[in-house]
Amino acid sequence: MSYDVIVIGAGFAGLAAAHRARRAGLTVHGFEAGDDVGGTWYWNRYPGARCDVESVDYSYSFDEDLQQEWTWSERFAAQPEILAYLRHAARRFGLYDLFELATRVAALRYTGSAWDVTTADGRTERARFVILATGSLSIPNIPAIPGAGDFRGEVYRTAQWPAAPVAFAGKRVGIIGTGSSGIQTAPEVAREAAALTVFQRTANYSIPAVSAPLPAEEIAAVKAGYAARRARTRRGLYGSPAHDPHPVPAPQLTPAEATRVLQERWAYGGVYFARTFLDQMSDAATNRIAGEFVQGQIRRIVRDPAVAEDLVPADHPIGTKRICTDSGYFETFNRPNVRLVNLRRDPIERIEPGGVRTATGLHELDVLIWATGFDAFTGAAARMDIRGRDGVALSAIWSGGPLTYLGLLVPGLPNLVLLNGPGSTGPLANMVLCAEQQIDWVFDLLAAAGQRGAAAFDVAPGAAERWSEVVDEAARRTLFPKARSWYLGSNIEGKPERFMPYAGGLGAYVDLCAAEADAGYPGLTFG
Ligand code: NA7
Repeated sequence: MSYDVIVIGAGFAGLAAAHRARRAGLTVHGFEAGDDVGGTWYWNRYPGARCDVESVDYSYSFDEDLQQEWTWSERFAAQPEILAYLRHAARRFGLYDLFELATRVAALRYTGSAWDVTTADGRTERARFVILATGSLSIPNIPAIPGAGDFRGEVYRTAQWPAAPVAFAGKRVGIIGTGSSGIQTAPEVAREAAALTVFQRTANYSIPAVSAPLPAEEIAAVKAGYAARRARTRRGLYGSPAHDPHPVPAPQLTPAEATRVLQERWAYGGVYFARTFLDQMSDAATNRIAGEFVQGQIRRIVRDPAVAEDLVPADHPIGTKRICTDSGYFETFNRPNVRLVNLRRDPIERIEPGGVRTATGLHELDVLIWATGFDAFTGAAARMDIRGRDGVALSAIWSGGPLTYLGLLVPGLPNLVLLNGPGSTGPLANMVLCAEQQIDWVFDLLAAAGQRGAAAFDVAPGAAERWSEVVDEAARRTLFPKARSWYLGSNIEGKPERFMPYAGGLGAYVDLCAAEADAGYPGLTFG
């Protein structure tokens, strides 16, 4: 069949895009690889999974009735509640009717000003426009460790956790990876398992999530002022309105005052700690003070000084790898059934049928959990065979790293849009609001193309290269490039290293997108 729009992915961004397409009077069809909607929140069902942005902000703003009728139970909702919210939204707006679930897209071909979209089971649908809402963190990274397939026990991936509960009681469990996923999983597993071994390559900064039930009066106040809160969020640096950073650089405060400010943020909890001071992500001296504060907290919490030292991050400024939020992660290492293996000192040699062998010996396990991250930003698009104008493959266009205009459009792939793609703020801000803003921009563009009588739009020559310079320059003004992180693609072997998100803030990003539209799309061609 032929549609106006095909949306690939039914997470936060894809659901909102499909809804918007239908409201615009367009015919729309969606594909989703999972057997339900939810995207990230469908796949990442691991114990302890929780959002690090407050839920009253990490939620749809496009429908006033929805935001008034839904009440979040906690400050930082856990995965089941976010998935329930997305299912509710999908039912409420009739979006299940639009999406084919359990259907993976394998290939996209651009011919005659439209796209043929072919599924893994060989069916093809056609659409004038394609929206890739395939997620920034949707393709799990499974490192090529020798013997990985040999393990005889149970194997789980945090990023593809089974829907049925996993029982750990009486079992010896190992977790490889100490990013957000590993750090959130570990305390939950440790409570139940006979023994937990955490295999840590890089010690990570983590801040208590301090999630608590939301008091009724706070919910009422948020709902009464929602429009203003959302507007402020869209103008903000990171898409969270309520937490202005301290304006004075930490080195200009007395040590006691700096500690008081940091302590306050630590007690409030969450990812906002990364922005305690306005210049924390751009000034090495401020950043060092914030980092040393957290290092001190780790040494204070973890009773065994040797274990504490292994847990203290030493090789990157705080926040340059995405700061983690946890519920009792460092405290977990005070339990008698929990052991830390520092892979820098004691590297993994291979996986064996009975467990993980490191340089010092075999760690016998019944269960192995991979919490080893994602092929971020480009992974999902790169795994589809996408060929645009003149049959040119996306893999060729991106051979030197992702090339986009405004993080939304790829030169040579006309009429195709990425949501939260490389070159947009993506996970550096609130991804829900970023996607909503992008969707508004995209549908204005479709309308503008219609008004010009154009069958297709594409990126003008040189525009994507100029946007890459804007993205690079924004990154250079920060400390982010100082860490080898998934923001740069450093976690995937052979991936070109390039700082992928736009680090200039959501407000600036929204302005740049708006300026392009207001100027009549000088960075695009229409034909
Ligand atoms: P992350 O943050 O990419 O963490 C992955 C972890 O896995 C990290 O500690 C890695 O160590 C570790 N890793 C990766 N490969 C290996 C190998 N080969 N051996 C040992 N350890 C390894 O992914 P998450 O899923 O936790 O979080 C992703 C985002 O989701 C998060 O930032 C939030 O935005 C939500 P490394 O640091 O590379 O040394």
